Amino acid sequence: MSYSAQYDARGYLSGIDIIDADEVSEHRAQLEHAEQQIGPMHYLAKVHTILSSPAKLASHPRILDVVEQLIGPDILIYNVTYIIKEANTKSHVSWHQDLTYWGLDSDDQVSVWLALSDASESSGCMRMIPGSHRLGRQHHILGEDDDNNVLFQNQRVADVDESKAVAAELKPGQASFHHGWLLHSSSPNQSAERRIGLNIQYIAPHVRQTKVRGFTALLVRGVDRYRHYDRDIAATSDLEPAAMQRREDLERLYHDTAGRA
Ligand SMILES: O=C(O)CCC(=O)C(=O)O
Repeated sequence: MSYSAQYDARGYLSGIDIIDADEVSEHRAQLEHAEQQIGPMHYLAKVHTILSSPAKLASHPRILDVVEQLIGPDILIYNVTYIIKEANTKSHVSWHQDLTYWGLDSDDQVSVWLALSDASESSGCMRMIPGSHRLGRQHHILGEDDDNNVLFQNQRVADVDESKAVAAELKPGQASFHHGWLLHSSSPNQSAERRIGLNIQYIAPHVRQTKVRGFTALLVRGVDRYRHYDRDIAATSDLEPAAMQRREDLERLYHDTAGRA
């Protein structure tokens, strides 16, 4: 079955080989070097504008070849963020759909999760409900505060039939690709190793951001005939002060979209 047929049927693809073990070590070392310099990188928005490693990964031809089959030949990077669960911690992600609060006017969007460590059931890999993207937008409850939930608003879909959940386990260097209406979650990392994913969100250029003005994106393949977005600049060196300042401004804008109902 083609990638697009599998994706249409299940709402996600998993276990797609992207980079080899040496490349994983190199990219992970670059992340950990940045962490030593500026502190935790978990869930910072737009990291491809301050670090060359995620910029390179987010425009990796092997990833874009798959994304092209899912959303078409014209591709914008919307956001790039690391999602890191430290060893033996309670950090988790409640059942949710990505697109619920993002303010996009179309679901021509796909999220890639590239494993920079082992992502297994014990380290808290993603769990998917196959076919749930076909249900469209589901009601989310804005939960009481839970510092261990990675999601900004602790939002969750209640009454998910977890017996239907499938673990999307990934070896380092493999990726999953999921649809914005797919129900997914992840459990705490009960292993002795860090669980590190690079989450890359792509959209087709016609997709509009309806919540805020001045949102940015970066064309990585094809043509942007719509020009709905100001332009992100991919980092070619690391942690340049001007890029760091700009990223902080972009982070505020990102929170104004994904961080509120
Ligand atoms: O990294 C995780 O555990 C969850 C990731 C997620 O929810 C996403 O990529 O949309």
